[in-house]
Amino acid sequence: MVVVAAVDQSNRAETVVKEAKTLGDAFGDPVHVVHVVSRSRFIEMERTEIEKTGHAVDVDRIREYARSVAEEASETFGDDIVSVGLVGDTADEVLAYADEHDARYVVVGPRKRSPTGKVLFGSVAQSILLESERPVVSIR
Ligand code: D5M
Repeated sequence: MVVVAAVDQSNRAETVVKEAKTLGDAFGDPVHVVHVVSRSRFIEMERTEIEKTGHAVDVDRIREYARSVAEEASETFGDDIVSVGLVGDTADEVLAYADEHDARYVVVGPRKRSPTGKVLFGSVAQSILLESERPVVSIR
């Protein structure tokens, strides 16, 4: 089994990885840190790239960029953490990855937001919590 840490680019990412590492160490499981470039972000990046170079963006490059975001969040926690970059619907990608890798836990760190904020901007953590077949650990 593995412990999956889902990270965005906020300053909560390190706390999420830290908790995942604590759980991973306790159970003897490796930690996989996952960052997803969402569909909307991908379209934005594609538009910028086309404007700049005239070419469509290479999905592998975006995946590698997502992996580097995951890696940055886990830098201070040693070399044995696996960094994973994905592209697609954020919650769906995290959940599919967790299923494929038989995750013991999925760790998330939701932003504090009003109910209206959640309706307007969506909540990745909430979607993961509601749809996951795996136990989800939500840290503050
Ligand atoms: O939830 C924020 C949490 O959701 C964050 O701590 C991890 C997860 N999340 C958000 N965006 C991503 C991406 N792009 N990849 C992986 N995991 C992510 P929220 O309820 O949205 O504040």
